Amino acid sequence: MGYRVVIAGATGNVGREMLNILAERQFPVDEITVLASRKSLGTEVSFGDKTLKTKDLDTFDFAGWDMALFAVGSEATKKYAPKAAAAGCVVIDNSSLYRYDSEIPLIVPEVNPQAIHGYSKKNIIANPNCSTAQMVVALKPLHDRARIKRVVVSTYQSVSGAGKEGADELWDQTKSIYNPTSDVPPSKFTKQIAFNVIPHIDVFMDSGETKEEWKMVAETKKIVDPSIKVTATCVRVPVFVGHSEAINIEFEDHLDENEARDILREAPGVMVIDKREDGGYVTPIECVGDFATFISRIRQDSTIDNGLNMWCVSDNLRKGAALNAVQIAELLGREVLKKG
Ligand code: 11C
Repeated sequence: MGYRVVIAGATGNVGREMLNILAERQFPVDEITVLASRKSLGTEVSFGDKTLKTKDLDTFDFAGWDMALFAVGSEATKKYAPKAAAAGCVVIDNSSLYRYDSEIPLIVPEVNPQAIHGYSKKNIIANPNCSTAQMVVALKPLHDRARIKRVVVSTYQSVSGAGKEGADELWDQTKSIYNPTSDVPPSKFTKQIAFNVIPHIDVFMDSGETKEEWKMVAETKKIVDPSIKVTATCVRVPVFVGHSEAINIEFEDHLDENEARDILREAPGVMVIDKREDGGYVTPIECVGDFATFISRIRQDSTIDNGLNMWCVSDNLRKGAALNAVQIAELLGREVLKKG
C-alpha cells in the first residue's frame, strides 16, 4: 500500500523535478495528481513513463489525500496550504512562508529528522531555502564533532534559483551580447547577469543584508543549532543550475582537515571530491541532476585558532528544493504515516 500524493505547482521547475525525483526514487505512490494555476491548466507533465494533465489548484478538494508537495510561491501557499492541511492532507511547502513559524518544522532529513514529529501542530512542514539546505548537510556532522561557533559564507547562486524567467534572462542576454541587433535589458535581475555577477538576491532589509542572506542565518539556526553565528554574502552568477558556496567555519575545538574530510566522507548526503590537483574539485556543471552535496577544497584556516575552509556545490533544484521535499515525504511516510 502506498500514498495518495498531490503536487501543487507541477508545471514549474521545482514541481517537475519533484515528479522526476518521486519516480526516480520509486516513492510508494498509489495515486498522484498534479495541480496548477488557471493559466497553466491542462498542461501535461511527466511522471516516470506516464503523462499527467494538470488540474485546477483553486477548486481541488484535498480530502482523502495523504500529502501535498507545494511549489507555488508564498502567495498561493498562503491561500491553499491551510485548506489542504485542514482537510487532513500534510503539506510539504517549498516557499519561505512558514519556515520561521515556531509551530512548523523546517527539515533537512540528514540533519534534523526528529523534527518531523512537530508536523501535527499545523499539518504543515517547511522545506528550506536552497542555499541553506546544501550548507547544513555539511555543517551538521562537523558541528557534532567540534561545535561550530561561527560561519562566514559567500554564495555563487545560479539563475535557476530565480525560476524560469531568471534562466531565460541569462540565455537571451548572452545571445544578445553576441548579436547586438537585439537588446535584453535587466528585468528579473537588477543588473546585467550575462558575463557579470550581482551581489543581490531577494529584497534588502533594514540591516543592509538581503533577505537571502538573512534566510541563511535564520534557517541554519533553526535546523542545526541556534547558537551558531552565521554571516552571509549571497551573489548571483551566470550559471544555469547549481549553487556554490565558499564556507569558512570557526569551531570551539580543534578539527584537523584530514579528520574533517573523513567525517564528511561518512556523512549522509555528502560526497567529498577533494584532490589537491588541477580539476580535483567539483564545479556546478558537474553537480546537475545529482542528489549529493559535493564538498571540495577542505583546508585549515590558519588565521584563526580552530578554523576550516571548504567549497560546497549542489543542484539547487534538487537538494535545494525538490529532492529535500521528497526526502521529507519519505521521512513522513517512514516515521509517521507508515503506509508504504
Ligand atoms: C535563489 N535561493 O537562488 C533563491 C531561490 O526562499 O525558497 C529560493 C527562494 C526560497 O534565488
